[in-house]
Amino acid sequence: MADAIKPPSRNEILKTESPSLAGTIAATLDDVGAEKFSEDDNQFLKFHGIYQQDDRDKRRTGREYSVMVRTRQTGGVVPPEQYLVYDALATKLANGTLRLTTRQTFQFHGVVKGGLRKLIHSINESLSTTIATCGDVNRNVTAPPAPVGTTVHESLVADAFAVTRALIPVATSYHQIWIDGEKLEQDLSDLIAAAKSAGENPYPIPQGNPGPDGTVVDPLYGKTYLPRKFKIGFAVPPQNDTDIFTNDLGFVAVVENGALAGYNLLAGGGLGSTHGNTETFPRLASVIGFIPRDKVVEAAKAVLTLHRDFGDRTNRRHARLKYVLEEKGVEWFTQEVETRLGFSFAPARPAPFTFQGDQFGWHDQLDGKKYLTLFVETGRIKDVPGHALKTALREVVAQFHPYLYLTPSQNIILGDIDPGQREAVTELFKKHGVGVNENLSRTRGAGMACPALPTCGLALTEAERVFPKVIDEIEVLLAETGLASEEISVRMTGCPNGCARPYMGEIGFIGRAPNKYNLMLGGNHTSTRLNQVYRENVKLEDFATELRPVLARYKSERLVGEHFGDFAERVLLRERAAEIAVAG
Ligand code: SRM
Ligand code: SF4
Repeated sequence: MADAIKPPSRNEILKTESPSLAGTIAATLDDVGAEKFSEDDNQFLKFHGIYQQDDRDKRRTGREYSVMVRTRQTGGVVPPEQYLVYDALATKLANGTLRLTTRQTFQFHGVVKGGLRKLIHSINESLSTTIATCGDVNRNVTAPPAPVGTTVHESLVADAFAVTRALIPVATSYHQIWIDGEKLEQDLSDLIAAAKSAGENPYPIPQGNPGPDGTVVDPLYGKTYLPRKFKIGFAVPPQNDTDIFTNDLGFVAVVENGALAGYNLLAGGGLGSTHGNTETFPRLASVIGFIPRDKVVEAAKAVLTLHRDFGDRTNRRHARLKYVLEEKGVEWFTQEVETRLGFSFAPARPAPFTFQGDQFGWHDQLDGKKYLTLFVETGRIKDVPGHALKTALREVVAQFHPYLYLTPSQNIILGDIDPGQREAVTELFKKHGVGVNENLSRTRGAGMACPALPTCGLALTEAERVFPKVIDEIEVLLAETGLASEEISVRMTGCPNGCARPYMGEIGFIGRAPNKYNLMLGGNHTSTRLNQVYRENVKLEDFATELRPVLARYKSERLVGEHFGDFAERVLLRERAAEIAVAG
């Protein structure tokens, strides 16, 4: 076995030596002269939901350190009072923006060390947490966000919360460092009191029992946690808004006689890869079988502990569950999970997907209320001249108290709005220059880009900052070719890690080097197929030249009803494969 001959990775040694995950974080926080955390503490910080970063635009003149903090929002659910706390925290203690993520959470960027305790304490006080939103543990659990009000949806969201709670690690050090004894910001205390009035924190953090040596070891994760991150999603066909096949573990709702009968369990999805390293690759999850609804938490624990026990602890680039499935096979995996569960899977039941992304604009809930799905370009909530989205959202939430639901496509839903308030909400957005999606092209609405530069330490090139302009150009091309009303999903990342799930886009741009991207084609509109490389190392200024003929051919050669990604797969990628074969 690989583990027997290769040494464990540095992260494994760190976890073994300090299973409390405390490192020297508290001491560095107390040391006002320390400008940054140590490299080892960086690894521990991730388990607390924190990444140390530096502003990469400023590297020429030295390093300017700050941190990124990620919250937990199962299924993207955000009570209005909590949103108002986050809005204030972003202004007071971060860079003034809130970033909606592709896994339905918020990220605060640009948090300085001196404000970190207050920020995390306040997030916990407002009934959320940052625990385990990063690190070798179960991350934020995704679920369809639209508050449609069906019993199926409500049951599914309840299951997503149950799974979340069952997999939150014991974290004594989290309490000690961030929660105990910190004084509240005086000017936030009213907002926090309002958030607390909403009830219990849905993310209780277990304290655990110390062993004979005084150490608390997590009963589920053990001393060394997982070999790598672990991601769970839920989906309700026919909409695949959570990109369910990209998760380590997916639960696809099976609805029978109008009720949630159970789930088809999928396992072994994941997208991250490294350019030039064939040991790493994106993989779609395999369909394992059906489980009844009441087994969902047990099933999640069984798959998670299988990853714990069989994932590669010697090589972090090869440590995700997808490689266990790929190398040991679906049959082995199924038997191993069944042994852990003590029962067998039933065959997966039919549950097809027919579409993927968000449905923008106003919609009806079953209880007579309305919800509004609002486009947020690249997920960044901020104020810019003529488009004060952050202010608009704050005022709408303060005045109308909608529940908020973050979507896995970096957008936001405002739910539970009285029909009589619809016009007033629309007007308040308009007052701040925010349209309610009237002039949004379908292709822009379906786009996603990761943060990349200047915050992400792994970025090879730009994504979020250039993406609106890339979409501007694609819109022009679509208009030129008579395709303006088409929806083509376009996704861009600054490196091959896949944070905006670019491998699922009908068009994907994956950063390779400064201003160079692999142009990927052939994902489908249900997000159930990986795309493939069409051209390598395309410069930003050459995108239009590459895409113009491709779109023109789509317009003239497509079959009736054929989506762009399907055309690309049927025609363009085959031609490309033939060209490569001829070239030898
Ligand atoms: Fe990601 C690392 C941002 C979703 C695969 N991701 C990072 C870091 C933390 C960079 C780092 O390690 O230093 C990025 C922080 C950038 C910044 O400045 O904020 C980052 N990932 C994001 C977000 C914010 C992208 C976004 O546009 O919203 C998403 C946060 C999700 C959340 O709320 O939890 C985000 N990351 C994803 C996804 C998509 C998903 O989960 O649905 C993926 C691909 C799916 C998967 O996991 O396979 C993804 N992120 C990665 C990887 C590659 C992991 C691998 O298996 O190789 C890394 C690098 C790593 O872990 O070493 C990474
Ligand atoms: Fe950073 Fe790469 Fe993820 Fe983009 S895809 S946020 S560049 S790690």
